[in-house]
Amino acid sequence: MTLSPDTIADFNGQHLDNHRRKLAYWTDEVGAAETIIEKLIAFQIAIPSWALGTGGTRFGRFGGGGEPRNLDEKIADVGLLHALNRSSGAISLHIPWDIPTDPEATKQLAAQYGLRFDAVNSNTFQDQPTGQEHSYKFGSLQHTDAAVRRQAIEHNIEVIRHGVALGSDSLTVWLSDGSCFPGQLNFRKAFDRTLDSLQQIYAALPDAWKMFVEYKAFEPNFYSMTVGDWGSSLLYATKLGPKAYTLVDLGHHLPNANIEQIVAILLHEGKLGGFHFNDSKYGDDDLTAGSIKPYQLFLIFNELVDGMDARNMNHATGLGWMIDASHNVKDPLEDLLQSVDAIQMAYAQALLVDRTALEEARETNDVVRAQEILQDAFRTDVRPLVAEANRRAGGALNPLALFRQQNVRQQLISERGLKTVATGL
Ligand code: PSV
Ligand code: MN
Ligand code: MN
Repeated sequence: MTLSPDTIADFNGQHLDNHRRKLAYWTDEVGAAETIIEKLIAFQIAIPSWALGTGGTRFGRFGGGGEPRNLDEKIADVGLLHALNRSSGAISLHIPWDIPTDPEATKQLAAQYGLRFDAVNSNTFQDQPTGQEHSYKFGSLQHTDAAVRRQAIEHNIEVIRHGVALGSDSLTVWLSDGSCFPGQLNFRKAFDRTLDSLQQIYAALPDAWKMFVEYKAFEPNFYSMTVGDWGSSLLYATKLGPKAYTLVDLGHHLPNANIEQIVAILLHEGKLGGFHFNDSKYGDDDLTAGSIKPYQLFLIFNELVDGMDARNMNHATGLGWMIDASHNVKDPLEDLLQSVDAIQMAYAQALLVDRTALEEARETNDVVRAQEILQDAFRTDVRPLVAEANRRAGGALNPLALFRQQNVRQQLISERGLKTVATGL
């Protein structure tokens, strides 16, 4: 199914008067409104190919129907999201969950929807049912057996090749390597072996490519993770070289970690590569961005805007912006629309912060004023700005409402059937 520009224009027409009333405050009274709208239009968030179906939990999965059955249908789903909000103009693939057998055709299909390929992700955290000689039960790039490490290195190089064929320009390496019990692993050897393996992958990166080293505090290993925090990720990335960066997945920290401070320091050091947006109450919950801790999301964007401006980085292209989500009880597409919307709002609010006043307050140790400046931006309703950016870019004033009005899920179910299984976690 596709959503035609006419359908979107009709929908917007129905809501235009109401929208204009809300926007009037911004256009009449806020000088920065136009700049914020333009920045929002440019800002694109990549959708992960593994988040288009119901993930479930390890206790069960309750499929919602109409889920994409292959890569083409996943691209079509991201195309739908992008048609609705014009802010999901990229897809991030996980290999081998999604292997493009005819990359040229896949690239063309994506281009028809206005999509490009963001970071490609390797997978050495599972054994594949076919064509895999060695098991990753005790790790991949850290493994004690050089043959296992070689297999994992070659897989990553293979993923780079797929990425090159699709026009991607980055590789995300997330490792589940670590240990489950004290004594199981020699930490120093695991670090050295992982570094050596990453170096071999790094050597295969094309010139303009980046490598993102994603860290995670725990799970599936519950005693130690070999890339367990931003410190170790930064260490690997620094030792690897200028093309290697740290990737921050918001759900990969120990409880109450100050993620915005981590982001500020990584960015300041020129070593922040990209994001996996999601939200969590407990661990790697992969819930909708902004659904649990919206203030944290805003504070992260506040550091991003500040740090990127300090380094003269283009907000839209300077870092890899990706969602990493899993769905248990919601329609995956609706959830992704909510996530993109929450990210756009946090970004818009961060753009509102009066940075000169904030710095003044900081320099004079006016704690209350500094706090108020941030809270003031966070408490501002920026929804009209986000709606206007979506509309001007050709999307819907309210993507979620249009999704429901058009019965998109019902249509997908009639096209694809009720019992579909999307690949991936
Ligand atoms: C691991 O928890 C992770 O965040 C990594 O990014 C993986 O690629 C993804 O989730 C798999 O779902
Ligand atoms: Mn992730
Ligand atoms: Mn995760």
